[in-house]
Amino acid sequence: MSYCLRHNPGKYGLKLDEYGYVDLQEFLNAMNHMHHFWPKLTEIKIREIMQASDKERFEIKNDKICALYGHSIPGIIKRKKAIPPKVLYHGTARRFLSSIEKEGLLPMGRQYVHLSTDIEMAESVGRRKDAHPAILQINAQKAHDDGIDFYVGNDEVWLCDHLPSQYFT
Ligand code: HQG
Repeated sequence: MSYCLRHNPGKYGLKLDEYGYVDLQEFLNAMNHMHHFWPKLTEIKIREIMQASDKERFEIKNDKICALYGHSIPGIIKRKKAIPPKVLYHGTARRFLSSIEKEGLLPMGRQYVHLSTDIEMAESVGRRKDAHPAILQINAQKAHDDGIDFYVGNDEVWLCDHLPSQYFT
């Protein structure tokens, strides 16, 4: 589901709308057509997956489904600007730190920089790349006051376009 809705809907013959949504029935048909060797995917099954997941990754609204963050497809998914919490965190690999200090946080392969609302989440994000990740603490309030736009992913994930290192505390 993440691969299709974040990275490659075209492989499934799908096109996301400007906010990243696709018709739920079309999504189900496409997934079942492509992955017919898996048990049939249904709306009930998707809702079970969403319920059981460690993270809120998808949203179903008005018979449409979207990934809430993580996109890498070309063509930026439009998002509403929002006021971030005062402090946000970013967990990363220690080997990236010198580059991050120089360039700030960049979206790299994704459309946005991903930030976490708490240290535990940042640690688990960082552990995907380093057993002992570095956690950056970010003065999001100051960055926002200075004109950097922030967007909501879900309750625990915030997004922004670029975060210069002057906002690391
Ligand atoms: C690093 C998961 C060098 C950045 C997570 C990160 C998240 C730089 C990596 C979501 C850099 C990109 C996204 C710079 C940033 N120089 N490295 N200037 N700027 N980086 O995977 O934030 O489980 O694309 O620190 O929970 O790790 O899939 O981003 O290490 O919310 O739902 O470049 O993916 O969600 O890595 O993770 P990623 P991320 P899911």
